[in-house]
Amino acid sequence: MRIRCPEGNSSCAAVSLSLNNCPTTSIVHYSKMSRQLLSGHKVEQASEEEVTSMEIVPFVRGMVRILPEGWLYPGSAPTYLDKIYNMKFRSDDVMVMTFPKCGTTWMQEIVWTMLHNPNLDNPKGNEAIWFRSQDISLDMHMDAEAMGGKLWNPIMEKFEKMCPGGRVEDGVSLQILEATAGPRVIKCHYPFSLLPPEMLQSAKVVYVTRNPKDMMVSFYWFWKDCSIFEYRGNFENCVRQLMNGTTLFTPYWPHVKEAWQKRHDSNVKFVYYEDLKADIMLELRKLNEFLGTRLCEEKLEAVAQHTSFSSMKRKGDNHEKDFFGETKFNKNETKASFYRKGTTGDWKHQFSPELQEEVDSWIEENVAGTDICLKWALGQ
Ligand code: PPS
Repeated sequence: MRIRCPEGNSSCAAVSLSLNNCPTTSIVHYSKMSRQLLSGHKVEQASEEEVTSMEIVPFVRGMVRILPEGWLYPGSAPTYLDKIYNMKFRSDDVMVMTFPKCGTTWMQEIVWTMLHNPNLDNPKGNEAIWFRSQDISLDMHMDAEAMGGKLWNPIMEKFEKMCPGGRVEDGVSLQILEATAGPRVIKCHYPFSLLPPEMLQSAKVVYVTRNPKDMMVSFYWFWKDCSIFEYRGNFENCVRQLMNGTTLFTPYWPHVKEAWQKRHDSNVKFVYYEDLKADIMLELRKLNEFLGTRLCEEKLEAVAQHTSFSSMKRKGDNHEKDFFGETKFNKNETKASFYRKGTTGDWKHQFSPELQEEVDSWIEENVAGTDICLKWALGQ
């Protein structure tokens, strides 16, 4: 649902990104406000034109750009970013950090299984991964105030049980995370520069990236399939927005480059989705060492099977229902949103030769002068 604002009006009626499909109207003010985050970043309200050009249902508080990089997030993000900057990470925390659609959910399940379910007999392993591994970048999507201080049901029940007296506006994910026993597996789409600098003195980070062309295809289909975004764009527009840094979560390159610079830190593991697909056992052995989980080959084999695409997809449909409850997460009910194809090279079925050339030039320009290892994605 989209409510148009009158011509020339500086404020606009909008809907909250409400997963129960019961949008609440509110007023977005596209005023030129700016403030500073604890991380030192500057926050600027994105203009109405920028928001409209994203072709998704607007957030109640509009969108903000976090400068200097220009990260584009929902208007609630600054409140949560300051809370996250003050967060105390624990020595047994493991964070799975990604630019969206690069293999987050897969890695969350791998890490959680290695830490909590190596014998595959932990009953909690049947819960949706999103309950077991909290996403610290989720709260900004909720526009909690506009939703009358309530979220949709399964997560609200979990929140009330785990955080009695907690306020939704203070961040449901953040508070559930605080109340979660370790070792915690934390999901995060924010880049390193927005997180506390001392985080790596205690927490470990597994950073996953992927061929940007496959990320783009995955991004597009997620938006198309996921009815809450009401995405009206076509594939080419989506790719251009991802390249130009004009859509939610962008820009892409600074996100990857910040992680690449930290890849030699003993608490950082930089992983490619393609390597996981090519030789999962090799990657699991490396993770075993990184996480200090000391699993034998047989257990690693079992983890590989348990977290394979077919296994996760089989359970995934139920997991989506468990997490999102009666909400209509997926308009096209024949397809699960998170477990689509799980392959490498799907972009070849989606890109025209012209678009491929454009994206390859974009990759080439952005890796030029760096030793970042993504040149293999050119023409691949
Ligand atoms: S999100 O929304 O950002 O958390 O999405 P994310 O999990 O990062 O990425 C979704 C893509 O990962 C694929 N996926 C997998 N691939 C291989 N094996 C397993 N087990 C697996 N689980 C999820 C998922 O299908 C999305 O990729 P596409 O290309 O769209 O299929």
